[in-house]
Amino acid sequence: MSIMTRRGFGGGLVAGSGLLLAGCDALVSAPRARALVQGAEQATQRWQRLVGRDALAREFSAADISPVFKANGTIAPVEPGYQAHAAANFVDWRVRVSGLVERPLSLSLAQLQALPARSQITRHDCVEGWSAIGGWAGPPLALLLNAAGVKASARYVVFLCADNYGGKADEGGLKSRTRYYESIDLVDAWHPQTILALRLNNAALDVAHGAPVRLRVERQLGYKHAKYVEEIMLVDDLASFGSGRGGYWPDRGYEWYAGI
Ligand SMILES: Nc1nc2c(c(=O)[nH]1)N[C@H]1C(S)=C(S)[C@@H](COP(=O)(O)O)O[C@H]1N2
Ligand SMILES: [Mo]
Repeated sequence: MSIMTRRGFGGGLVAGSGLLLAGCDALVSAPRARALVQGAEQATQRWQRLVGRDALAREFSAADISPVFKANGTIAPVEPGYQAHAAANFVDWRVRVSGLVERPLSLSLAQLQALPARSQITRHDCVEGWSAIGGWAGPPLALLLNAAGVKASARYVVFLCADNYGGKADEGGLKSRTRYYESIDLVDAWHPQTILALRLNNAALDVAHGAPVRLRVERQLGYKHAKYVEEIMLVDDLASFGSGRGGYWPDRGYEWYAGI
């Protein structure tokens, strides 16, 4: 792991202030019973918190990186708006930080790229039973939260994605598709390995893996790692999103806290 400070951060993220600166190859099977009882979910979360709020997920060396990192879920968003951004190499992509914050932000990709980035080589575990080791890099979420100023009433961070999932476009199922979203609590939000990844294995994120920006929340399972992030919303309650369970897959029965 390493923290590299990128040159050329010109400030201006928050109305010109410098607030942001102040502030399977190795196919490891990770089978998870889909219907884990809630007690077990809470036990995992409690155990992780006992071990340490900032305990790090294991990090690997470059030699461990999987030759192929499988892409899963949405791998090519069909939404016209997204496709226009992709065609323009995401120059106009913005990530908003909204909700219970003192200073809502709207950050361009260039601004995100100019922030200090964290690099980490970690293992991604999908509930479907595959894993892959990849090297991710991007600004810690904490930097953005500091810049925005999280209000005391905030309890969760919700990630709203550009893709709709479920149903098949060719079956006229577009209506049954719902916006992919995920959420984490503030402990994971401030965790040092929680980053907005802009790069995978030393290259800009490709569309399949969530271009131009996706969440990495390394102590949790794959479905928590929201791709195509366009809005990061601080909230005190998850009830108003989807079916109210805090994520696309949690709404369909998966654990909300998907601790590994
Ligand atoms: N926006 C969005 N994020 C998503 C998904 C998705 O379908 N849409 N799938 C999730 C699942 S189940 C997994 S395992 C990982 C896959 O990430 P990858 O495609 O980079 O392997 O993304 C997660 N994040
Ligand atoms: Mo997954």
